[in-house]
Order: sequence, then structure tokens, then C-alpha cells
Amino acid sequence: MSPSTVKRTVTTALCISAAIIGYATASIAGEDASPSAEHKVDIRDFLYNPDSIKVKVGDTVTWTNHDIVPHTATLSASDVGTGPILLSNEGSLEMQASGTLTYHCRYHPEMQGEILVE
Ligand SMILES: [Cu+2]
Repeated sequence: MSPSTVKRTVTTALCISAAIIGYATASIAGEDASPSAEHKVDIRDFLYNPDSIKVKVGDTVTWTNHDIVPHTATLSASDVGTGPILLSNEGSLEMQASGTLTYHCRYHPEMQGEILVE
């Protein structure tokens, strides 16, 4: 999995405007632009919930942290991730290629999740 398979955005609730931390975009030749969906994953008590989700190419996965400590959702194969997500904040990744992605928290490697992109 290359780092160019997701696009990363992180929003900070405490800021007036959303902060876009970084992009790793890739164009996908031959893919139709179908309406993309957003999928929510809660982080609570050091667990991703749900810990496995199925999405389509172009969809966005948004993690919301309900813990007092920061977490990340970092793709295990590429090390691309949301960056630190603080309490009550969100981090998002846009899925730009199909495949099965496993991810973890950079600070708590025992936290594991899976995204099936089809
Ligand atoms: Cu964590």
C-alpha cells in the first residue's frame, strides 16, 4: 500500500476554521465519481468502534476521539494516518484505492482496526 492511497484531513473543534494538515492524493484513472459517503468511527476506552468497516473508493472515514488522551488512526502498511486526534476532535482519511487496510494507534499499538475498501 503506497502513501498515496488516502487523503488526510484533520479538523480541530477548538479552531474557528478547519485545519487541513496534509494531503496525499492520487488520481484514479477510470473510476467514476460516484457520491462519496462519510463513515464514522468512535474512539472510546482505547477501542475503535466499529473496529471493522466496509467502504467504497472515494468514501471518507472519520474518527472521533472520546478519550482524554490523544489517539491516531495510522495505516499499518504505509504509516499514513490522521495524526494526533485530541479529545472531542476528529480526523479523517479519504479512501482512494480498493483493498483491505489495517490501522492502529501510533501511541497505543494494541489499538487495531480494519477498513475494507471496495
Ligand atoms: Cu491511542
